[in-house]
Amino acid sequence: MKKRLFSFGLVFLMVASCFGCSKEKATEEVAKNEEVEIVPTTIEKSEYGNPITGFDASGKMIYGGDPAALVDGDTVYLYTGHDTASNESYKIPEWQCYSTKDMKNWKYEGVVLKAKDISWADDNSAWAGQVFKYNDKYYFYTCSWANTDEGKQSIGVAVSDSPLGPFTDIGQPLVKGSFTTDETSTWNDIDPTVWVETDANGVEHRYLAWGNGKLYMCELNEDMTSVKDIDSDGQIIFGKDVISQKTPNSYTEAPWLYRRKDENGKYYGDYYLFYAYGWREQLAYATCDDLMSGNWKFGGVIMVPTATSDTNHPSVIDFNGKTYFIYHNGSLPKGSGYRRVVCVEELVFDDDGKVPYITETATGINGETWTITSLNGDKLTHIKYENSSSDGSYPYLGVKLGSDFKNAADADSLWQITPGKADKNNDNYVSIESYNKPGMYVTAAGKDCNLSQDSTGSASKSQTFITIEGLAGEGISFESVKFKGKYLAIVDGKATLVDGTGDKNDCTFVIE
Ligand code: FUB
Repeated sequence: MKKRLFSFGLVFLMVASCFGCSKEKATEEVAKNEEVEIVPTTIEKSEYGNPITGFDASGKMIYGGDPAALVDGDTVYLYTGHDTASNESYKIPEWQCYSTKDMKNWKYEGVVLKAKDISWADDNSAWAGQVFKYNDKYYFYTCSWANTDEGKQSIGVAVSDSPLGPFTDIGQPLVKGSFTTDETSTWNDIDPTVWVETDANGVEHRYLAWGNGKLYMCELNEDMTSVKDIDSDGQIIFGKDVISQKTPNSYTEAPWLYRRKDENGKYYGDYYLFYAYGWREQLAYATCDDLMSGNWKFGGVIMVPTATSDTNHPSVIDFNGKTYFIYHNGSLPKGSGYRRVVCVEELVFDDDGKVPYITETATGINGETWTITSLNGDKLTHIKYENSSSDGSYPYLGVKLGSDFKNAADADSLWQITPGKADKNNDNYVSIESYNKPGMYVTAAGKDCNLSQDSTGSASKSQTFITIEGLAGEGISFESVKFKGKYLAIVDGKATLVDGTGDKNDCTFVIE
């Protein structure tokens, strides 16, 4: 443990000189102030919260959204597009994969398919997809801007013997954008999701659903790479073999089909359609008892827009006896709807099969939260606010932080303390992330402290603090890495930075 001697008197002398106080006054202050030891110390940190992706094999930060999880034996494979845009438009050249056996430790498995290796696809449009295992082969249903077909988004499929690829595209779109003639945009044909099930008569059905603004549904042949001629009239006809369904409430895109299983692994109850709702995208679900009927009954909104991304995208899986709800946000530095990362929460169905509201959290299923309360009894809290549906409200910067917000919920006072963003290997460095506004951190901003997203990727120092033994002689104090010699404090209900010469209980905290 490193010790550093710090004289409050010396600081007073320097400050007084700077502001033109008389030499006599400064000398007086030196005499009054005692010498205090600044002792960097290590506190417990949360190592396993959200996001669960955002790194490559060397640990370098990378982005990727549109999660699609596949359970294969004892492993969950998680596929994402690779977001590489530096501005606010999509640049997604490839799909990458992560894997886990315990939903805690995730391994980057690398790139499994590149858009440039799909002959008909634009090189930078590896949009949302889903990998499905069928008869020991892995089918990667994709969507991309088509180089042909008037440049419309189209649905593709690539095949592999391994969940880790390489996947080989079939050489043409599985469903061309121009095939769905009720189009309202050139990107109606995106976001494929697959469901395979044998009905009560022993007939297997292989369903493919997709769509932005529209919700399309068809069945696939046993080859999994062609649309089924449902009425066996020798041709695939839009409206008969591929159906444009009535969309559930405020359906935007990102459909994900799911059904619950009983303890014997048998499907039961309605089908669930999880989807992106409205704009900025919330997540919602609908149910029905027959996928081709399109008789969707709205279930409700289950997640509000995330604090950091305009889109969201659900993936729901059962693994080792639990159901997981996987989605994306922009919670890493410089994150946004164009630089996304994947998060996970547990989904526990209500007894009647309803999906309860799910909070986007910084901690996910394995992180830890703490409260941070000053020795004067002020609990570090951010002001309560709903994430806006208006793009203009983002990124959230300078959100009020303090202790005196009358309507704040308990969750607004919960924090995930993570390794410090400025240097994750420095044991004495921490960052303090909001539990219910992931990607929003306690930020030292000169005199004050606020809650902000690091929307430019340049806030790592202002969002990192050195933990030191409490200046009041107990507890913990947080020294700003950006403003050395300044400590996080709550004074008169407001989070601020102080130099430690005032009431030391303001800048000394109990963490529980
Ligand atoms: O990644 C591009 C598009 O953003 C996806 O296809 C949509 O679901 C949205 O997340």
